[in-house]
Amino acid sequence: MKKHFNKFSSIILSTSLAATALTASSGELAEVMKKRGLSEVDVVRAAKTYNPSGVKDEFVVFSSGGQAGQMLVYGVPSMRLLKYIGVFTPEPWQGYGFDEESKKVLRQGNIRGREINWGDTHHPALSEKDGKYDGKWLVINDKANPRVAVIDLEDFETKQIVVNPVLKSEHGGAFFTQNSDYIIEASQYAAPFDNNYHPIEEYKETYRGGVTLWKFNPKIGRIDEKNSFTLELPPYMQDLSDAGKGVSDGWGFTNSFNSEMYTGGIEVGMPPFEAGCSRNDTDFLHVYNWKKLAELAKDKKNVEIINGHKVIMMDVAVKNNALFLIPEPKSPHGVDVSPDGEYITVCGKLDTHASVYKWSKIKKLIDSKDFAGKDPYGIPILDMKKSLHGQAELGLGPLHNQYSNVDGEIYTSLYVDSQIVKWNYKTLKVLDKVNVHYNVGHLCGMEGKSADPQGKYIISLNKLAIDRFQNVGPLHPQNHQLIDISGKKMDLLVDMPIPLGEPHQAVAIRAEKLHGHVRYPMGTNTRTNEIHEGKTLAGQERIERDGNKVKVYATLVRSHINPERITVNKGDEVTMYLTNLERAQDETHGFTIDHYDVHASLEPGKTASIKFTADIEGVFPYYCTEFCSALHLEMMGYLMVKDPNKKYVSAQKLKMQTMSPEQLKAEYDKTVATNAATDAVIQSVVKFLKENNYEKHEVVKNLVVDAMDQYGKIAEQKKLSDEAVKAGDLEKAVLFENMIWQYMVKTADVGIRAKDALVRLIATKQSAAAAAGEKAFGEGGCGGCHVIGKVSSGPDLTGVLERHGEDGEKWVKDFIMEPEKMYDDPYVKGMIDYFNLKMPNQHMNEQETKNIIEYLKWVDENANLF
Ligand code: CUK
Ligand code: CUA
Repeated sequence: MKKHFNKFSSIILSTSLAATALTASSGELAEVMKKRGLSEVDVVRAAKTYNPSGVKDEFVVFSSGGQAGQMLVYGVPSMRLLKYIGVFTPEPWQGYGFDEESKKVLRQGNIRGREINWGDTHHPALSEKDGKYDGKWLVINDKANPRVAVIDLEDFETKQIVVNPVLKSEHGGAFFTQNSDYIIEASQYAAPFDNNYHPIEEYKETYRGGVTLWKFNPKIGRIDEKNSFTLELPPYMQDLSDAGKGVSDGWGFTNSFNSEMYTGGIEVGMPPFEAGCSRNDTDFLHVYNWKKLAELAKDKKNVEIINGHKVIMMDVAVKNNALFLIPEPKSPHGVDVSPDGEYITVCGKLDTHASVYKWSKIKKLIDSKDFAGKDPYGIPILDMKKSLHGQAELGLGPLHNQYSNVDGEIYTSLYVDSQIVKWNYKTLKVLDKVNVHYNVGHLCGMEGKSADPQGKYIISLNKLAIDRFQNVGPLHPQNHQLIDISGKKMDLLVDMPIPLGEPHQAVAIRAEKLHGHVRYPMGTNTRTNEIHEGKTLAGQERIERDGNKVKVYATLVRSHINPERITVNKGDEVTMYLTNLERAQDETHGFTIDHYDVHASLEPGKTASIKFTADIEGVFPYYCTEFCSALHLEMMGYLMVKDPNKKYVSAQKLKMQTMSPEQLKAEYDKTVATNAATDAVIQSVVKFLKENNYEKHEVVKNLVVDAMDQYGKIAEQKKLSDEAVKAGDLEKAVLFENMIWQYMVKTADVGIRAKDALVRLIATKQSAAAAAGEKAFGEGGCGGCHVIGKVSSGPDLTGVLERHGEDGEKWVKDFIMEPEKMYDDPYVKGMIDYFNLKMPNQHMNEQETKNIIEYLKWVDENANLF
């Protein structure tokens, strides 16, 4: 060991020297070990799980979040937490349940009209191709409110929730079939399929179990509810399930724990459920041919429609040789199909054994109709002994199984013994055991339930942590423990506390199989992957009003939200469409309005909307909730809600009442000067319009008519103002001048729109490249800072190609593609200081950049118009 240790420390020494020039010596390592009380074995374990900063994990784990109704994502071997995913429960960070698009997904999970905002997630599953994980889709079940959710692994967002129309409780889901054609979801506590009351005395007649086969479209990642169906099962309490694969593809397996059909009644002196449910020595493994059932479900005569959903009744399934039972030791829990599909291991829970069934034996009995009997519902029962490959005595409370890359090797959790046992399901020999802390439920191998298990690690998903972590009160975290299985003996490497619900099951996939997006195409509704109706590019920001409905089309880009002021009437129904114009990696902006319980997370390119009734009067700041740049705090605006039925006394008026005659005169002069300046802008626009014969263009002409309509109202106000001046009432005059200013602003607004429209009509024709460039400019978010013809949050780009000498085009191209390389250039530095903003890398490709330069050339050609 000493030798090994020396070699190990010299490796640490040489790699850290090479990488960071940080000096470490074996002496220092020894010192740290001594100080922290670490043994050599500890240090080796630490090294096996340590990821230096920037180094990524080999595997990614998707863990159920249990009663939190969410999922968590973490890396192996580092056990570093990467993300929560909101699934059945609102998740504010991601805006899940606080923006309109995600609310729609969450509300797909309403049951019988009731909003449900939590879930009890148990079993995540990854989509498969030929039984191997393809890294595309993730699904998970909700035990409490029978539902299944679909998560897209390109952005780790929940896209769909489906409610089971007939089951009232479920557990044996979600499990993909080997080519992701179907997702299995089996019931847990039997209940009537319809939504009516049925007395418990009629349990055997009216209560039912079932297994739903959700049709899945792996191309678009959505469950097709119409083409899904449920197989009716007896009211045995069905439990975990698994889909066959390889030789057993096309079949499904579901076990159960109450073949006694006991219904409890502790309050009337009956033995409790737990006693009555486990009286028999055996329960039933349900074996069904889902491929055949799917065919049957296509014909109306084979199904009953219950709650709008197709149900195949047991007798139809039996008649078509599609449903069988096999006895299994009482009250089993997990059922897990081997990577090749030939062996099906069922864990005992109340039995110390695991029972290994052999598919070829089962198939032979089915094909030759060699049955041992029938259950009370007429379902053929296969002989247990004839179906079994064998049994292995593992220890107390075996629950779940995972496979490794070694042929025949299987790992089983022992709940009562708090151990993981490694054994061989072919030879039925126990190979090794390791203690875990404490009371393990599921365990998670690396792709350990796929047709291609990777070995290397097992994670023990323990129910109790007891003394493992700092006491944080009576409610303890769960404990996930990473175990190295690459050697002959298992070696427990590290603990990870899970600060969420109880994550029953987790699934792991090789990280290289995941291909997450960095950004969205500009304006994407991420819950539908379509372009959002509210997509807004720079320059298109606007506020539209229709009666009491107000729509705000807003953009976000470092470091402003546009618009920055929104005034609405109390009672207005406000929808805000928010588009993040950024394309840079990780430049997310968040959005909230104080007091209004809304929040959106806007990743680059995303459009989301928030909707609320402006039912409380007042002034409400809104702001970006992600610290996105040095000017993040400045990224804000105001929502002002006024009551249309209230008379507001103007603060200006109040102020004027206390003014001396000299002060009043100054106020009047200031107001008149402001109006003159605004009028100058209007006149310059008018001049431009006239010089360019606006009246020849119908669209422009109409806008000018609208503008002049506003402008025409000014004369009247001016007359009143002048009269007030004559009468010596300057206070009144100021108020009339203010009114004039209001009309001027409206005129200018429409006038500028008219000018813009005219420019488009009379400018030289754009080449295809220039048009593509303008589009890239808009979609790329450039317009968030650069306004053509104006200095905005960034410099005016008119003439930019000439500003940088002969090589101007190259300069601009380099600056667009890799701005960060030029931050030290004195000119760029000057600009950064002036605007207090760095030109971000918007990840334009070569072609887009070329096109943008063509667009800028077109701008220069028409410079006189901007
Ligand atoms: S279950 Cu919890 S330990 Cu829901 Cu898969 Cu076994
Ligand atoms: Cu955007 Cu902070």
